[in-house]
Amino acid sequence: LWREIERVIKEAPLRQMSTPGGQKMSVRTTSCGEVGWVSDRKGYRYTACDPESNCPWPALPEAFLHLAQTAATEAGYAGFVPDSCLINRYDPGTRMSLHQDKDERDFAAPIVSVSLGFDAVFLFGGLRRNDRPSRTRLYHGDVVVWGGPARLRFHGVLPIASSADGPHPLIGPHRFNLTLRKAS
Ligand code: MD3
Ligand code: FE
Repeated sequence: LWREIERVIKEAPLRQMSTPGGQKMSVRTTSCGEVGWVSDRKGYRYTACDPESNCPWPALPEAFLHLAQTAATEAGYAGFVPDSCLINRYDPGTRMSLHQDKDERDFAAPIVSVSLGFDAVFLFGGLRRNDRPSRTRLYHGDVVVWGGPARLRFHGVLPIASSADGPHPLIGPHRFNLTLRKAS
């Protein structure tokens, strides 16, 4: 997976997107697949081209597709065909505030997440923004399938702490999160 992540971020570098409100996100993102997730003053959406390069996003690596399909099938979502992978890089101190993933066309399809590097305290809320989130830790190597009633739950990540074990030898002093999605 790491070799493929390096390949993607060489072709489509990680960048800090702006929110529709004009704030720069602290997490650094890029995408691969048929479409990629984009945020700017105009809103959130999936595009066929990377707005930085005006070129198609890098292809979805076979290893990402295989992992996502194996995990989805095991969780009861056979036939999952992701067409996009969002790659998030968190440096220490970076967080992601509570949100729902609603920019995809088909909420019947799950989202498969893969956590790598530093671990994170994940906030798992309810279907309403004000529902009090539970906290669980996501560790290096965790793969989670978010489907069915979980698909539209609010979620977020507390500020990432540096690991007492030091940086992962491949991944460095970061947390990477892959989310495989059927976006269009
Ligand atoms: C629950 N990413 O990219 S991964 C995101 O750690 C996102 O980078 C977080 O939220 C991260 O949108 C959380 C776990 C996750 C991903 C997608 C979900 C949980 C989810 C979609 C619906 C419900
Ligand atoms: Fe999300």
